[in-house]
Amino acid sequence: MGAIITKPYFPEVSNCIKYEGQGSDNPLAFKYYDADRVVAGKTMKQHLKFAVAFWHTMKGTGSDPFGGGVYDRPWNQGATTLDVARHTLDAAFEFFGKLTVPHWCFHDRDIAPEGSSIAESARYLQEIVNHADVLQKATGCTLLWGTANLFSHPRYTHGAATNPDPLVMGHAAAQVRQAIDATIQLNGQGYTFWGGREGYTSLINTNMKQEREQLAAFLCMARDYAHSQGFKGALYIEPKPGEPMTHQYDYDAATVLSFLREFDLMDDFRLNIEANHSTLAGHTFAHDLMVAASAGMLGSVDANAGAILGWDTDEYPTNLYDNVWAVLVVLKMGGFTTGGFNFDAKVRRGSFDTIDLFYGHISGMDTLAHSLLIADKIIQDGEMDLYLEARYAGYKEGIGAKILKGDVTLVELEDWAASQGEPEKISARQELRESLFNRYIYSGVVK
Ligand code: XLS
Ligand code: CA
Ligand code: CA
Repeated sequence: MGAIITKPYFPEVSNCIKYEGQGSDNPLAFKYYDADRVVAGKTMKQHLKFAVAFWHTMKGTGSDPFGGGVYDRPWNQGATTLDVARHTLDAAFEFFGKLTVPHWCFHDRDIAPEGSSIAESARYLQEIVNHADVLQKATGCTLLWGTANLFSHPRYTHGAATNPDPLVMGHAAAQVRQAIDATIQLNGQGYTFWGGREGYTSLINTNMKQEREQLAAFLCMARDYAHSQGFKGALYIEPKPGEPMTHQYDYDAATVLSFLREFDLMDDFRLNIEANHSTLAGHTFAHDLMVAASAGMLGSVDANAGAILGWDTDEYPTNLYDNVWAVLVVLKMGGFTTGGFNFDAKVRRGSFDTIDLFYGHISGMDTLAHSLLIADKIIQDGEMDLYLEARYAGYKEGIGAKILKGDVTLVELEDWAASQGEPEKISARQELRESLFNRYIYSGVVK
């Protein structure tokens, strides 16, 4: 993949980032991510399907709840807002090419400015999407998923689809309709719904039943539109428990699954699980991934990490332990189809330089590539699976198998228990399992 560069926005990186192996001390080289290396029948590139998040990487300013923007970005200039948008897109594709990521993700308002009317916003977006189309074709970097920002504009203060005012839902409909068209034009593999402000700040002024019904109705309209336009990609819901709202209706993976079941949407949506949102919900990343994958509903992953601050800090994933679990879940479900690992992550406020964007992504890509090698080793060795099989062997045959088939009554089960006496006490060997897991992580099995 060659970057087409009209003007180098990242002159500090003159070539594409290359794999140099674990021995390399070049900070601008991959130590583990070797795109064409085959692991478990596919290349690393095919397994991991990395994407860069346009909003953090190109539009991030370093602002936080205590202060405004601090970065000077060279692409942030131009005579008009559309010029700035074009330059930002050029810079983005230069970055994607140099980083060698195969995919990107965007919100409508990241890539194009909002106009003074629905029609003007649509024109702006169309112009920028045409430009993105050219850049995609020239570089080979394609869209993992698109989405609409239904949370930044003041009109969305009380929610978009869940807003008490149908006119606000109407504006959201316009954005989603246009963003779906943009996703289709750019051959996006998916389209994501993150319910930015779809929740409440207080129950005192909220009709929860009504708001959840509005959200379901909106999702149905969006699904019907996407299908009517021949969209073949996946539609994702991304859970997040709160922030900015006190409570969000897509709280976590289990809540979203129950919402989809309640409104008969299970066939049309999959889940996009973000690490930092899982931990904000009080779960581990692995927990939410497993809840989604166990229901056959894991579609894509927003790779990042949280901190102890208690808000969505969107850091780059650097923790091997959590990410080995993430890749294990993905490998065990047979890998991604439409999804991938999207770096919904940003540099810290104090990391001012554009080169920090490379360091962050290289670190995240290496963490996930290393995790892939370890997860593959765990699966190849088979020890973990054998242990789990042995632990639940009682349900494989005999009375256990009959229970699962629904062939045993409660009374029959009681009679059987009475004939057997007390169950044996069997250790779950958690500490042993933990130390074996660490052996995979630390043993250096990965060359
Ligand atoms: C915000 C979300 C958002 C979604 C896309 O917390 O992570 O960025 O991924 O709207
Ligand atoms: Ca996200
Ligand atoms: Ca986030």
